[in-house]
Amino acid sequence: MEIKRFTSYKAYEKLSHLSQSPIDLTVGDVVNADRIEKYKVSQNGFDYLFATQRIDDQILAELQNLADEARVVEQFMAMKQGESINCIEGWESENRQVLHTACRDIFRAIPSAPEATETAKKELNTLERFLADLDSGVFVNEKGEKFDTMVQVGIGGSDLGPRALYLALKNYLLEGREVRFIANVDPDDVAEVLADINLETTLVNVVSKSGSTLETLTNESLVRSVFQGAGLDPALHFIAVTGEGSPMDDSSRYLATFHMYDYIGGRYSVTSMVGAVSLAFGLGFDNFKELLRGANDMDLAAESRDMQSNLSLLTAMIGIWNRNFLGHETVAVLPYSQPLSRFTAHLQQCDMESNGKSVGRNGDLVDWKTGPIIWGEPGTNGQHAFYQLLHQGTTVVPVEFIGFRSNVYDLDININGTTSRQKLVANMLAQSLAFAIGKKDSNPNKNFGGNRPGSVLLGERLTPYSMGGLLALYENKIAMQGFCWGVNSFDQEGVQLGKVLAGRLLDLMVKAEEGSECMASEISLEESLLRAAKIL
Ligand code: G6Q
Repeated sequence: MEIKRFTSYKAYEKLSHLSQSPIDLTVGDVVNADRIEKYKVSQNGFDYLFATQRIDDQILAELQNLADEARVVEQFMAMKQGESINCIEGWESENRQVLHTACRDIFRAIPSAPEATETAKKELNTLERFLADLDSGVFVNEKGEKFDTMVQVGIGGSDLGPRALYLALKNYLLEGREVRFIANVDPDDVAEVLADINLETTLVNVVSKSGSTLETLTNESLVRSVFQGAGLDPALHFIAVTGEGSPMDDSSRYLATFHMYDYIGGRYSVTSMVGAVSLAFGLGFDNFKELLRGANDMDLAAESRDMQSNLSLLTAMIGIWNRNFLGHETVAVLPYSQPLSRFTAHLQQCDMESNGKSVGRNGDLVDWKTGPIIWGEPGTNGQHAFYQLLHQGTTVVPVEFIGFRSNVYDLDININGTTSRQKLVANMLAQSLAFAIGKKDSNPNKNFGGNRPGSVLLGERLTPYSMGGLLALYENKIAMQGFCWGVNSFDQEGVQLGKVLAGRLLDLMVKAEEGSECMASEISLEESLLRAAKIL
């Protein structure tokens, strides 16, 4: 499929023109009930409220034209159907298919990428059997006891998504079960996680697509040594998720091995075995399947070319409006949901690693803005911290609020006529209006300029199904923005560079300088820095 330059689209020119005088949200009562009702899309259990964006009908129509001209949905379909889109024309690149969506397309007789879905189903069946064997006592510890805890060891894409979703859905934990995560090569991370668990009833799930990531292999060795030190046999306690044929793909070292495939990028791998093993162990296989169902339903909705019935596309294009036409450098994703406390961190990776690119898929440098900086923390906590800058700072930060009408747990209290849940949601809605409308005051220090764009994504309740939908919504949004910008959202040369540099520096440290007897552990920090500088 021929990819044109982003700035060559007719709609780009029109939007550039429209961006010179976008709607002023502070004038009169422009953000009124009619506007709020008008700029609302309800889909897959979510209401997306975007009246507080600086858009109008004409801008939306041109954003639709831009999506059509860039053939965003056609590219999305090509991705789902297994075209090798992870490449840079004319240059050495990963040159792979991109098929994370196939992992959840397991509910239809004819999926979009039948072979990849068949493979995913087989892995799921293997996992289901493994979990049943844990339940029935086929796999037990040295004393014949069942396992109740899983420690996932992995980093980046092999950590952030599974960890964020586990925290989000912790209230679905099977009785007595728990999952912990170790990512950092800082040994203190390992020490802290292992400090207060019963190693005897713990399974360690080592997750690495490449099977060669320094941090993960180091942490695996450290955890193994702790198990051995406690007189436990790692062969009974360690399982692995890795790429087929990777250096870690050695069944003699693990009680069980699950596979993921080169067509699933690390940051898009939560719905593959990378997330499946720990999530299904903790939450139960059926809940994990519900998560897949929610994600798949969102993927199916993302096939519509009409933005008004495709939340993934609509949110992608509104993001492009803010980034390329209103010129905003960052986006704050602010979940008003404590269980989503690590979801922004996951999105930060997914978005910034995917669209933090300066080269188009045709190998040319881009001369338009690509991915923004993504950051954020849960509300209302953030209101007592960085919202000052969001309201009155010199940088305008578009805000994406995420919230739910109902609690996850039953606990709540009514104080002064409102429940805690009502206070939470009311705060979120009030903030979104305040950013948009501002507040006039003759005292300049108390004046709020407004016109700060944002939107609200409101779901009924955080469940495995809605979590799957939310995850897929953002994954699709990110991929669609990449399609529109004409970049490859599926490679990560910047991350690779870090891995190569770390490996080379450590090699140098071990060898020390030619002829030197000095051991790595004796090399000073200053010396390490000098060596790093030489490598660069
Ligand atoms: C994700 C990235 C990166 C990767 C980690 C871990 O898209 O490529 O975050 O997931 O570096 O890699 P492994 O799974 O290969 O250990």
